[in-house]
Amino acid sequence: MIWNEHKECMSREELRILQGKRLCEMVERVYHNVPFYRKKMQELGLEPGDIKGIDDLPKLPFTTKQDLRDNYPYNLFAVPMSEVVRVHASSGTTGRPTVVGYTRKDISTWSEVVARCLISSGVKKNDIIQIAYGYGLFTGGLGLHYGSEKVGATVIPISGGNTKKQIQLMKDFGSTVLACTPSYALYLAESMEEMGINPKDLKLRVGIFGAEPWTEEMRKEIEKKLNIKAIDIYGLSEVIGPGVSCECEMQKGLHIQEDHFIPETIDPNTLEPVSNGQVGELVFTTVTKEALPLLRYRTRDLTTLNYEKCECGRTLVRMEKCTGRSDDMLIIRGVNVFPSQIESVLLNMGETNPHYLLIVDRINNLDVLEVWVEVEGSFFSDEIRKLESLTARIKHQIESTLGISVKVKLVEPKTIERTEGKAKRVIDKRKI
Ligand code: DLL
Repeated sequence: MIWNEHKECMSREELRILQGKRLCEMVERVYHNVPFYRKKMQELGLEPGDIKGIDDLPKLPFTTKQDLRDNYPYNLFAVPMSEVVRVHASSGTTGRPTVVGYTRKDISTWSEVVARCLISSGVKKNDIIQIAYGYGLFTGGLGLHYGSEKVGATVIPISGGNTKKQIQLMKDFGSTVLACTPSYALYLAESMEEMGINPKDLKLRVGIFGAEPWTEEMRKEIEKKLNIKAIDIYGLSEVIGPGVSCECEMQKGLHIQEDHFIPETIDPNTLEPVSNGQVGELVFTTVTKEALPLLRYRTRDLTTLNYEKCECGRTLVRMEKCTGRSDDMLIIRGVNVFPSQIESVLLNMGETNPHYLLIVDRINNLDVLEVWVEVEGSFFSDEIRKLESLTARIKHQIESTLGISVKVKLVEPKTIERTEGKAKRVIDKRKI
């Protein structure tokens, strides 16, 4: 089934005309309403009238996460706050979150794109969707929630965590669709085994998994263990949240909602477009968003674009599963973590050396983060109590900055390998 056949299956030519028209309107709006964009365009000698269609897109300036941070919290908004009906936020490098805003129309656009994603994954009105993405500032919970309601499915807004209860309700309420991160899906599968519940006795048939990278191997494992079809959904708060793209039932790439978000793939070093079919950094220009329109936003996610028509009938371009990034952001239990956040905590504490190592692993399908920190050798001859107290303080500081639990291990000076070039700060043992 297709939710919006007109938009999802239009000819490429028609789509390009629509994108061009929307792009021109958007550029006009941001030029007049957002001083930041006006300044950037002026620096390039550009006026709105210079953008006449989709072919002029590469003339526009890029936007980065740093730009959002520099304009914290609302300075990139293109409408007065009285028009903003919701804000969400995701973590950033300095502890300052990236704040995003939505007008009533933006919420409606978001529901529309998520509805398209759900329908393309095979979800129907009579499905019961258990939403185990976090509700709150994170866009996962509420994004899936509004899209599911738009489809007319029954929503169980359980949010993340509380694993035993998730499984109990899945059984009692007859959930047919599970929406959560892929790693949590595997954890749920394993917990079911422990609870003596056979997934075959549940009604679950589809999983809407995203918010973190996962591989084909992981998909196979989830599909086998939970006896479902596992669908990949992608998105980022800055662009709208979940629903920027999603796989259809063919599971051969994620269709991008191109009438709203125009993708490009660039070489992260030269910033030039990569040729068709080559891996590049994904860049999005939003053309319908009102509160936070973005010009050529650099996602840092690496992927390839495929413009061939899909067997499902949709003409929307497909992006390959994202498995890499062009920066050092890690996604741990669905939370975006930059090594520099931990570095600032350690440096601010004053008692530790700026030598640290992050060891990320997946144990029993749950991501765990261990932080090794070098402390002065003299510390180790001190009382155990002092060591324990420092460990606890570091742990507390890091946890309150990142919002996820960590294990802290103090190590003696020179334990962590030194390199001549870039320091190796992260060992990621997860096979993703
Ligand atoms: O993770 C939005 C989302 C919620 C997507 C629920 C899907 C499902 P942020 O917290 O802003 O937003 O994180 C965005 O997460 O730039 C990618 O690096 C990564 N990411 C999101 N979906 C996928 C995916 C949400 N399907 C960042 N595959 C993005 C790989 C993903 N990475």
